[in-house]
Amino acid sequence: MDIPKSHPRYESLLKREKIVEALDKGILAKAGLIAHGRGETFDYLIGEKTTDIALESIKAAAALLVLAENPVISVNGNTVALAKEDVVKLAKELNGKIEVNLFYRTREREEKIKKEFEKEIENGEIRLLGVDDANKQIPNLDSLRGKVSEEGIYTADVVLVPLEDGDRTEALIMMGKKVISIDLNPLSRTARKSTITIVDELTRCLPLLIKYVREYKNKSRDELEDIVNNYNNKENLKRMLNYIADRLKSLEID
Ligand code: PTJ
Repeated sequence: MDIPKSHPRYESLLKREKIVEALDKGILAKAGLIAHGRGETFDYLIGEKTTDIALESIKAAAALLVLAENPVISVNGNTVALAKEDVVKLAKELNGKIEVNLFYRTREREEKIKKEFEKEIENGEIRLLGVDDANKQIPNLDSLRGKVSEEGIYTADVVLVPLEDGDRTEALIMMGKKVISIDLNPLSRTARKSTITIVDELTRCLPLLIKYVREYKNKSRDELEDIVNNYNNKENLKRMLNYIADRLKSLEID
């Protein structure tokens, strides 16, 4: 569909097109449509912009990623549909590891997602894990998300989890890992259980995350550790909820 650039909701409609296209291609789970709609609702409440509160999480996340020894970016259908290019860019700034980890896991979807990353894999810049090598099991996790790659999520020290349901984060934390999540819903289980939660829209915050990762590579370990240690996720989520509440109270309907 040709969406006119002049449409007041152009960006939002474009994202919907990408989501629907990914469903048609067999990349997106049907439930991914519902997840996207929920995200849109929270984005409305936030004001469809990256808040200063989210920016603090993005900076802490960037510091943690630069400090990490074995970071892995986990991707699901929605992430591939909306932000494949930026996920690749971020992985290239790190150790190149991306792992496919699906809740509605089917061989067909895994293969289709793998194909989406083919060019980067061929260039040898990206290691796409989790498709042919998901031989390990996350303890205390019964869903299919529990199947992970040894080289990837299983041995990772930091896992970046863009938008998902909340059964995995807790299990990863119990394994001693640090989890960075990107989730527009500050009340979600994932948001509450993560080490760092970025309450922002995926495609809006990834370029910022890439920018700070690049910048922070020039910082010392001490400086990076200070950024991480001064960050408090519970406090950040509370501020986000207050921000939404205050914003809604002050809105005028014209
Ligand atoms: O591809 P699969 O099989 O792994 O399945 C993926 C989905 C997303 C279907 C599955 O993980 C799921 O059902 O997730 P939930 O429980 O709907 O949670 C998705 C969360 O992401 C919700 O809290 C949404 O508010 C949030 N969200 C949706 N779109 C975005 C988002 N957060 C940031 N940016 C978005 N674009």
